[in-house]
This record gives sequence, C-alpha cells and structure tokens, in this order.
Amino acid sequence: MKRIFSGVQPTGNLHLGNYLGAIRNFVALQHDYDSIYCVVDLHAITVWQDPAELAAHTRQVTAAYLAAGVDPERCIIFNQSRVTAHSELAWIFNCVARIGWLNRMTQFKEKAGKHKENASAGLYVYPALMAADILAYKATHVPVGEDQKQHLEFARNVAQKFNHDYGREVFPVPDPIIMGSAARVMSLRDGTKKMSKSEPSDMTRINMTDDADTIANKLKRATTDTGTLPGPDVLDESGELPETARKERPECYNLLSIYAALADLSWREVLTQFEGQGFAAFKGALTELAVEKLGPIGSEMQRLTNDPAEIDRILKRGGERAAEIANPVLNEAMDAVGFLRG
Ligand code: AQP
Repeated sequence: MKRIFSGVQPTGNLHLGNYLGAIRNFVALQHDYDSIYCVVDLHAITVWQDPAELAAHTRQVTAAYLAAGVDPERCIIFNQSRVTAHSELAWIFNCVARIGWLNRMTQFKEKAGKHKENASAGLYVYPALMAADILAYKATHVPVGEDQKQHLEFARNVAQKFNHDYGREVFPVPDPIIMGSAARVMSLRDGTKKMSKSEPSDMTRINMTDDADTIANKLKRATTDTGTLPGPDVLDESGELPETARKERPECYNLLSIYAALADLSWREVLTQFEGQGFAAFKGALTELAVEKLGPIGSEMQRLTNDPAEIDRILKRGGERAAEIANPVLNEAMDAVGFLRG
C-alpha cells in the first residue's frame, strides 16, 4: 500500500506558495495514495502563536484543504495535537537522532536567525517531530517542497537508525515526491526570498482568500525589472530554466513560473506566449488567471470558516481515524525500545 503524509502549519495567512507547492498537490495525490493531511499545530508553536489566532488559523488551513478539493471521506484530515502519538514518538526520535544531524538543518538557521540562543528548543528539534508525523503512519511517500527536502532526509535517517539500533524493521524509509515547476514560489517584492506566511508585509504574497481587487493591486505593485519578457531561447536543452537566468531576473521568472503553474503550462509554452511583451500586459493576464483559479477557492474558504462547528467535526473525526493507525505503530515502537506497556 502506498501512503502519504503531509501537513501545513497554521501560522498565518495561507498563500499562493502553500497552494501551488502543497495543497494543490494534495488534491491530485488523493486519488493514487492513501492520504493523511494534517494541520500541524504542534509545529506551529515552535515560534510564538497567539492562542486565539492559532485556533482560527487551524480552521483556516482545514478550510483551505476542503475548498481546494481534498475529500475528507477519502483522506484523513486532522490537527496534529489531537493525536498524542506524534509527541510520544517524537521523544523516542529525539533520542535516536544525533545532535550533529540537527546542527546541519538549514531551516533552523534561517528561522532562528541571528538570535539562536533565544529560539525555542522545539524549533531546534522540529525535524524529529516531523519524522514522527510521517513514521507514525508508516507513510511510504511524502510530497515536499524544495525547502523540506532536508527534513525528509532526516526522517529517512531516523527510520534507518531506529530499525538498525533496535534490530527490527518497524519503519519503512519514506520517499519524497517533488511536485511540478512551481516547487518554490518567491516573494512578490523580492524574487530571492520565498513567499511566506510569517513575512510581516502582506504585499509580498497573494493570500488564498484575497479578493480580485487585492490580487490585482498586489500584482500591479509586484517588483519587476525594466526589460521585456524573455523568449524560449533562454531555456536549456531539456526545456528547463538555467539557474543563471533565474538569478539575473528573479522577479521576472518568479511571475512567469506562477503563471505557468496556474495555467498548467511548460516553461517553453509560457515563454513563447509572452515573448517580447512588457510587464504591464503580462501582469494583467496573470491577474486574470490568478483570480479565475483562486477566486472560487477563497470564497469557499470564507463560507466554510463561517461554520466552525462543521470544521471541528471533520477534524475530530479525522483525529479518531488517524489515532487508529498511529497508536498501534507507537506501541510497536515502544515495544521495540523495551518500554513495559501491559
Ligand atoms: N513559497 C513557497 N513555495 C512553494 N511551496 C511553499 N510552501 C510554503 N511556502 C512555499 C509549502 O507549503 C507547505 C506548508 O508549509 P508550512 O506551513 O509547513 O511552512 P513553511 O514551509 O515554513 O511555509 P511558510 O508559508 O513560509 O510559513 P512560515 O512563514 O510559517 O514559515 C510545505 O509543503 C511547503 O513546502
């Protein structure tokens, strides 16, 4: 059986990067995999979250899954803190993983920034919790954005070391599924930074709930350069965009890759379509497309969040189904470790 586990943190406004890099893929993958989609609230509190906002954002992420087309009957949708197996297995994995592995994690360095001593201990051991999320369900595959590849490698190492140390094949070693051309959507204001929920300026991202006027305004004011749009001759032999080209014009290629992802076009198709045009015309076309694709999802999210009781019911039911899978796996791991459970 092929099973995937993935999650989104309830840390702020969901944006186009979360949609194209994660949630849209969840919808596609649910047909081919036994799918478990989590709202990872335990991960969220590795940086401070206002309690009322955390609850609202947890419902918002759930609404985004549902509005985008994740089917709660076919998949399991739940918030992480409901299933205590995640925290319990994470503790065991804290004792399996090595400090040296954690020290290599680039995301900790990015998120902790210059004030490493003030970061929470949870932020440091975050990868062990992520390993527990995946392995508690014996997931075989994990859809990941470029930025999560290192954490998945960590989870693979944990699975292998656990099995080796305790002499039992308890955990499968999960494989990544890297999706599509928009694996990394960048900020509208700085094409070298990723679009992010926790970035203070709302002008850097398109939120999944932005209305048409807001999307138009943000794209109109998105940073660009003074050139015209390039043609397909910038591509390499395999039709991919060379890193050198992207580095020269990061904002330009970010907007083009967003267009390609939303329209399901290849680099060659999108570059052929807009070759030689100015940014004003292109931004108009991109606005129209973004509104067409995100508009219905945003309205459905609003409708769903107006009925929190229904969302809470889905999360509760999902949590029960998730625990039915995770608890026996946790027991198996505890038994391997030698904990008395009877
Ligand atoms: N800019 C992005 N481009 C493509 N994919 C992205 N993802 C996030 N940003 C982009 C993908 O969304 C999923 C959920 O991410 P997360 O909630 O676990 O946190 P994150 O990766 O740290 O995302 P954010 O939006 O930047 O949140 P904050 O600001 O809280 O750190 C993941 O699959 C991720 O790859």
